[in-house]
Amino acid sequence: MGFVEKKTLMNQIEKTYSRLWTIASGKIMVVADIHGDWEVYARCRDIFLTRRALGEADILLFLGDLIHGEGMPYEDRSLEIVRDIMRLQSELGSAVLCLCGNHELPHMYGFGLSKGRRDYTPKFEARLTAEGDRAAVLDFFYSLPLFIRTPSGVSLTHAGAAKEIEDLEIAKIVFNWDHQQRLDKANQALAQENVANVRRSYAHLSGGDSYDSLARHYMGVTGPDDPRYDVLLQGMFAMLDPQFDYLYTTLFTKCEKHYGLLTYSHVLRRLLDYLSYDYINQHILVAGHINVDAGHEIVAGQHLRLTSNYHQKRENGVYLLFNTAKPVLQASNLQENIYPIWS
Ligand SMILES: [Mn+2]
Repeated sequence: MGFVEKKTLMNQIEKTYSRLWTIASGKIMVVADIHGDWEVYARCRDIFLTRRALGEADILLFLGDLIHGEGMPYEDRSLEIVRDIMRLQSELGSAVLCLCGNHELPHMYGFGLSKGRRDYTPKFEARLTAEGDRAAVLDFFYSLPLFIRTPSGVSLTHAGAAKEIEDLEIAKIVFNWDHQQRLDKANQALAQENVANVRRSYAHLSGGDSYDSLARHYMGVTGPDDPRYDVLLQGMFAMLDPQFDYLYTTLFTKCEKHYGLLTYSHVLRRLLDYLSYDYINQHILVAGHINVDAGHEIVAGQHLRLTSNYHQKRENGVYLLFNTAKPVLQASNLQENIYPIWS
């Protein structure tokens, strides 16, 4: 790659706010939740590299939730996927981007995440401890944006619009979210406490296992001498900050499935307004997070939901490829830009 070409590529990304980035030009290939499935990941990566060589795609963008296997039939290779994306970023710079998903979040703050009887964090944390690349992986997670907007009027995020983002001031708090500042504040609050008592309360609230066993199991800590020993308490204090809800619901929102379609359509339009602040009007929100059997669906006319890896219907996985120079007014206009991953 020539110097001039690389420089142009770097200039496509503007970090307007720390967590709301603008992709100013180029063709973006969008891949939704991978959840540790190496075959889906490698297939999408290779499709991108082929299309890039042909001049058909400039940027590969993952919508978050790279990690945490969803069980059979595939092996969970979350850490290999994260490492490979970090390698690609060091080689190709901002041609490879990723949004933050709700499954990355527990590792960044220190809390367990489970669905039914499945605990998501233990395996990934155990590997970070055993293989020694926690700092690099967490730095990568902390670097991820929450929203991306484009001159076509298409914005992208992990989950969708959240009702708790009630006005532009709250939206700006999320657009400027500073993980380090929140973690420092949580650790300062924890330092004011009798930590042994807080550990006991934490264990009690968690149902009776000792703090020691919880920290080892969920967060891969090695024992009381581990400098990360109180990471679960850090996570608890971070979540006690009322503003943490803004981040949490941004990444966990169940959209119309939680609010109902009428309310969601209002919440969605409001978020698109905030994303348009000081910029070209944003008309469409593209997100993953909720699995769709058919690979994609349109919600409230302006939300395009994509599924790239849904293990029950893996063959239906799709990606989106669109040109940021072409204005889009309705989500249905993007349907011609959706491609099967397996064909
Ligand atoms: Mn998700």
